[in-house]
Amino acid sequence: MHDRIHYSKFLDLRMSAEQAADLVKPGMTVAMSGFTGAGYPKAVPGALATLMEKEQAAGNPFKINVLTGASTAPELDGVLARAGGMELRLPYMSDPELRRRINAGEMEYMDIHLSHVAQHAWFGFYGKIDLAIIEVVGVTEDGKLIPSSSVGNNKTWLDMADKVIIEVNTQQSAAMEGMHDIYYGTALPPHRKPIEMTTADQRIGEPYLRVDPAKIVAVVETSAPDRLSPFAPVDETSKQIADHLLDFLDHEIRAGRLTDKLLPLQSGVGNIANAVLAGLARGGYKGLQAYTEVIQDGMLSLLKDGTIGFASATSFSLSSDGIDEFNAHVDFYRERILLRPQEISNHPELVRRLGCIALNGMIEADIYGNVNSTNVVGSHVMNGIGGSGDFARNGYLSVFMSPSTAKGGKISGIVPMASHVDHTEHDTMILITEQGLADLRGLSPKQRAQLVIDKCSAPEYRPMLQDYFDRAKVSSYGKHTPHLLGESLSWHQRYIDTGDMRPGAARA
Ligand code: 0RQ
Repeated sequence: MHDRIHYSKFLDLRMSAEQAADLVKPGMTVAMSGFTGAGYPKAVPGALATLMEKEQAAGNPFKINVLTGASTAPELDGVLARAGGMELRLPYMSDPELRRRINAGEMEYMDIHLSHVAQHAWFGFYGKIDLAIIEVVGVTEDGKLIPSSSVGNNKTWLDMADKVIIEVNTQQSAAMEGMHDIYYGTALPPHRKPIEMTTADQRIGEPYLRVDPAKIVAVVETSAPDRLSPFAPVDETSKQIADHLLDFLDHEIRAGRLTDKLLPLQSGVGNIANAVLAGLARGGYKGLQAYTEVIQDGMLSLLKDGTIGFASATSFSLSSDGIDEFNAHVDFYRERILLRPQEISNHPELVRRLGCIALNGMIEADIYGNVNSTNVVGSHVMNGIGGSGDFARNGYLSVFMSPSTAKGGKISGIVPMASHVDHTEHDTMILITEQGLADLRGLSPKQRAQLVIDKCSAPEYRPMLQDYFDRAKVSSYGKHTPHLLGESLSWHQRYIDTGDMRPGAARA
C-alpha cells in the first residue's frame, strides 16, 4: 500500500472501513465518488450499512442523503438501500434494490442533468456537504489524489465537503495515472469565463485532484474490482437499429453535412448504445473522436481497431472482460482516453461548440417526438436522465433509439402522448427503431407525427396510431399539435389495467 500513498501524513490516517464508517452521523449529506459502476468506494458504504442496521435495530433511526456522480454498484447503492439508510439519493442510479425502494415511495430521489449536479451543489441547492467518500488510485508526494476509474463530481465533492474519507484501491491500475484532466477554471455567475477547449482531445486541466489535507479524516485501503455486469449480446433488433443509424450517417456525408470524420460522438448507456458502437466498426470509419460520458466495451474495441482515434469521457463502464482488456493494454489506452469531471464531459458550452452527435436510448417517444427516457408508464423510474439531456439539447445532432415495442409487444415504444417527457419535441432530431428512422429536422409537428408513425412504429400498433392521429387532426382543440386529451394516455392506462397496450389483449 505504501507504494500507492506517497504523502506521509496520510499514512497516519489509515484505519478500517468500520472505524471510518463511525465518522458518519445520521442526517449527514454524504457525497460519494462513482459513475456508471466505476470508481465508487467499495468498503466504507458496506460498513456504514451494517452500522445503520445495528442502530436501527436498537431503535435509533439512521439515514443520510447520498450524492454521487451517477450509478454505482451493489456495494454502495445496494447495501445502503437495503439498510433503508438513504433519505435522499441523487442523481442517476441503476441499482435494482434502490430502484425498488424509490418506486415503492420509501425514499426520495432527485433526477438531475448530470452536467448540472456540480453547479447546483455550488449554488447551495443541496445544502451543506458534510462528508465526501472518494475512491482514488493513489496519493502523490505532494498530497494530490490520483483519480480512479471515474471522475464524476469528485472535484466538487472534495472542494465542498467539510471532511473527506479516501479509499485507496490497489485493484485499480496504477497505470491510470495521467489519464485524467481535472479542470479548475469553473466559477460561479457572474464571474464565469469561456472554457478554452476547441477539440475533444485537448487537455485543459491537470491530472490530479486537489484536496486540502486538513479535511482528510480517514484513509481506508481497499482491493476490490469495479463490479460491472456484462452487456447482452447484440441481438437482431439492436443490429437493425445500428444499421439504420449507419445508413443515415452515410446519407449525411453524401449530402455534405458531415465529413467521413463525422463529429465527436456521444454514446449513451445500455444495450442498444453498445450495439450501435459495435455497428460503427462495420461502417468503415477511421480516426473518429468521442466526446462522451462513459467508455463502454464497444468504445474500447473502436479505439483498438482505429475507428475511434480519441475518446474523452468521465468514466469507464466496462464488463470484466473489458477491464481485463483495458489493464492488458493500458499504455495504448492512456494515449487515447481522457477522463474529465462530469461538469466538463457534459458541459453544454462544449457539447455545442464541438458539435456532438448525441446517441441515446429511450423508453418511449410520442408521435411528435417528445421523448421519455426515465419513467415507465409515467411514474416508475428506470434509471434517470443521466447525461442524455446535456447532449440532446446542445449537440449538432440528437438521436434517440429504442426497439419499437417492449415486454414482448405488450408495450409500444411509440405512443400518442409520452407519459413523461425528458426531451421535448424541440430537442429530438432523429428517432430510430428497428422498423426505421424518422428524420424530424425541419418538419412541423403534423409532418413529424406522420413520419414517426410510418417509419418507427411497430406494425401491430401502426393502425392504432394512424387512427388516433387522423381523429385528432379533425377533433383536436387546436390543430397545431393535434391531440385528443381524454384519450392521449389511454394506452398507458390500458397497460396498467390489463397488462397490455393492445385493446382486447388478456392480462398475461
Ligand atoms: O427492461 O431489462 O427489465 O427487460 O427498459 O431496455 O431496450 O434493453 O434498452 O438498455 O438501451 O435502456 C432508456 C432505460 C434504455 C436507457 C434506457 C425496459 C426494457 C428493459 C432496458 P428489462 P433496452 P437500453 C448517457 C445517456 C437514460 C439515460 C441516458 C437509459 C429496459 O437508455 O437509462 O440516456 N437512458 N443516459 O424492457 C416499459 C417501455 C420500455 C421499457 C424499455 N416503453 N416500457 N419498459 N423498457 N422501453 C449515460 C449516462 O447518463 C450515465
